[in-house]
Order: sequence, then C-alpha cells, then structure tokens
Amino acid sequence: MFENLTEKLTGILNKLTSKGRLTEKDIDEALGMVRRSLLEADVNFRVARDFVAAVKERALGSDVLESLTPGQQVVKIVHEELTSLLTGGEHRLMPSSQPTNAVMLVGLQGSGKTTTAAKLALSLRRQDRKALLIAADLRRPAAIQQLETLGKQLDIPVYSEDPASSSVVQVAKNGMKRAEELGVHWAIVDTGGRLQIDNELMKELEEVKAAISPQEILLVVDAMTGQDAVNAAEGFHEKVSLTGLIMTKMDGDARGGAALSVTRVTGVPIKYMGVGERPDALELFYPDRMASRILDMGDVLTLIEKAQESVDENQAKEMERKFREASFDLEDFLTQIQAVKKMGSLSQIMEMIPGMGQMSSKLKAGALDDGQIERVEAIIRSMTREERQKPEIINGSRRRRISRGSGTTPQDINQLLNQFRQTQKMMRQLSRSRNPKNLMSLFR
Ligand SMILES: Nc1nc2c(ncn2[C@@H]2O[C@H](COP(=O)(O)OP(=O)(O)O)[C@@H](O)[C@H]2O)c(=O)[nH]1
Ligand SMILES: [Mg+2]
Repeated sequence: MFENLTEKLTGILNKLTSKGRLTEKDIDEALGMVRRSLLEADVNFRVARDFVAAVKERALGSDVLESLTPGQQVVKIVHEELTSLLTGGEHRLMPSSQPTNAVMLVGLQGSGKTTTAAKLALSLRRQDRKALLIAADLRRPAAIQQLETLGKQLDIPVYSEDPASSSVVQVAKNGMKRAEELGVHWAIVDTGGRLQIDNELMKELEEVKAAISPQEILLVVDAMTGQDAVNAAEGFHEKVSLTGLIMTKMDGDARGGAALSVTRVTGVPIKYMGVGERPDALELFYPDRMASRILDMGDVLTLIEKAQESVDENQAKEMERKFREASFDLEDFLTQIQAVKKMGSLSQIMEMIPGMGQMSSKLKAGALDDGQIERVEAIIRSMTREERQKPEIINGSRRRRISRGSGTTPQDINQLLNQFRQTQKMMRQLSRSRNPKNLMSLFR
C-alpha cells in the first residue's frame, strides 16, 4: 500500500534531514515536491494544496529553521499534518445502550461489501462481540449464497429469505428481529450495489435505513478507484448520511489518493480497511499509525496486534515486552518469522516495520521472495543459541560455519545481521521514549 508515495516522501524528507541548516527556499522546494508526489498518488488537488500550505505555515512560522534539527522538525510537522488529514470524528464503531445494533454496509457493486460483512463479523467476534449477517442484497441471487458460504466457513449465522417472495426492507426488518432473538451485539446488513449511484439504489437504501435505524452506515469503497471513490463517497453521504467508511483493496497497488482525500472531502472517518481477500484481512484504521506507515516510520503497534492474533497470547505478551525493552534477539526473530508466515502476506507485515516499507515494494517487485525468507530462517537455524541471543559474537569463523550450515554466503549473513541491528536500534529508541506509541520520538 502506498509504496510509491512512501518512497517519494521519504526520499524528499531524508534529503531535508540530511542538511544541517535549512532555508526558506529549501522548504519551498521540498514542499513543492511533496505536493507533486501527492498529486501523482491521486490525492485530490485541493487537499494536496491545503496540506502543503498547512505544513509550510507551521514550518516557517515557528522556530523550525533556527532549531538544531530543522529537517526533523519538518518531518514531525508532516507526520502530524498527515495524521490530521486522516482524522475525522469517531474511528471506532459507536456503542449504544441497546443490546443489539445494526451496521449497514452500502457501496457500489464490487466494492467489497459482502466480503467485508464477513470480515467485520469475524473481527467483532475476536473482540467478543457476536454478529449476525443479514443478506439484504436481493438483486443477485448469488449474493445471498456468497454470504451464506462465508458465514458457514467462519461459523457466523446468516439471515436470508427467498428473494422471490420478499423485499429488501422485509429482510432487513426480519433479520433485525432474528438478531435480537439471538442476542447478538451487531447485525451486519449486506446490501446490494450498482455500478453507479442511481436513484433506485438510493431509494432502496433510504428505505432500509428508515426501517431499521442502523447505528452505523458504513460505505465500502474500493481504494483502487482513486478519485472515483471520493466522488462515490460524496454521493452516498449526501443521500444516506454515512457514519463511516471502509476502504477495501488497500493491499493492491492503490496509489493512496482516495484514502488520503476522502475524509477531508466528506468529513466522514475511515473506520476499517480491507487488506486482502482472506476473511481476517481487515484492520482497524488509526490515523496516526497510517501516517507513520506512509512515512515509513513503521507501525509497530499494528504489528504487535497482528502477532497477538497469530501467536498465542503469552508468547505475544512476552514479545511485546521484548519490543519495549529492546531485548529482542534473533531467536525471537525466528519465532516472529514463523508467526509472520501464519499471519499471511509478508509484504504487508514488512510495511509495518520501521524502515522496511521500501523492502516491501522490493518484495512485490519480486526482488525479495519467499526463497529469501527461507534463507533467513535457514541462517538463524544454523546459529547456536548463544549466537542467536548475542549476535555480536559472530566473528569470521562463526560466519563461515553458519553460511556452510545454511547453504548461504557470508554476505547473506552480514546482510541479515545488519538488518537485525537496524531493527534493534529502532526498538531501543522506541522504548526510550516515554510514550512508546509516539513513533516520532525516533526522530528527535
Ligand atoms: N485484494 C482484495 N480484494 C478484496 C478486498 N475486499 C474485497 N475484495 C474482493 O473484491 C471482490 C468483490 O467483493 P464483494 O464482497 O463481492 O463485493 P460487493 O459486490 O460489494 O459485495 C471479491 O473478489 C473480493 O474478494 C480487499 O480488501 N482486498
Ligand atoms: Mg455483494
């Protein structure tokens, strides 16, 4: 996600931080490039313009240029402004006093509503919130079946009716009744979509809305459609008053423009994002973490959460402690690699590790393949326990032994150790900050 944008922004900002002193002209030039990168990423031009203006005002208005680390101050401002760009109201599902609430998913055909309905139910179950899926897309008989299949796979109940003798409003109402009987916290209503916004569709959605008064109306938008996604969001919001957005297909080569513009344009917060086809490929949306990812400052918190889902809880707690204390060794690295394999796509995981975002685009370009991961695993396996815990003892002869044992070259081993040292350094800096959530401390 966002590889191109990340590469460009980090390039521009690294150049700034490498200079000791900055002039107004330096800032102007850098921000001009930032603006161009945003436009190339398909960010709405007004959003890009205002963003750059806000950064510039802050960068020139305060003592940034006089500070000892002007470049880093600018990075900090860019991070904060990106966070603010992505922030809009309540980013979590809104709780209510009722025991059973409805979330209605709306969107254009193919945006990912049905898939996301199932993902959302699964994600809620992981937080001990039960859900019922309601199949209220009667346009295509296959849609009901698709939801039923997903429900069966994930062991989540699905409410449906024979489309020949029912209506969307009926299904929604009866589905809510069933949800109350079952005592589930959330009824997730999957609705039909069209290729374009049309009156008939909007009327149908308004009727469902009136019939069940959903707590949440979430628009499911395909991030790959760029500015069209933003236009769709404006259209839906006008008709049915959205409470939030779910950006899907963020795993694809979406340039990022939609995600970066949509909240500023509509005022509606992104609540989740879809990052793959698998049922567990749905992530909560956190503006600050996303800003960190875009600037390749990593997203260690999401990484830890992912690990918690795939590693058992004690192991994850231990891992988190090690992250914080920076006592993470190669042994843990190996455990992590194995957990990562369970978590799914490696490139997604890498995006969350500080400084590794660039690696992830290489991975996608095929330069870093699963074979290389196997190699890393083989290298660590060929090390003694002591070497894994104290990699600094690995000297020339140990290096040769390890490379023979793992069928790799001493260069491969150096490379791995360098990477590992970098990661460790990041963690140490991270743990030194009072608030480990504050990744910006890495830059102070
Ligand atoms: N790669 C990827 N594919 C997705 C994601 N969400 C949905 N899809 C795919 O998009 C296609 C359309 O999804 P579907 O849920 O049927 O869309 P609907 O018409 O809005 O209900 C399916 O092939 C999904 O697997 C996502 O986050 N990432
Ligand atoms: Mg569907």
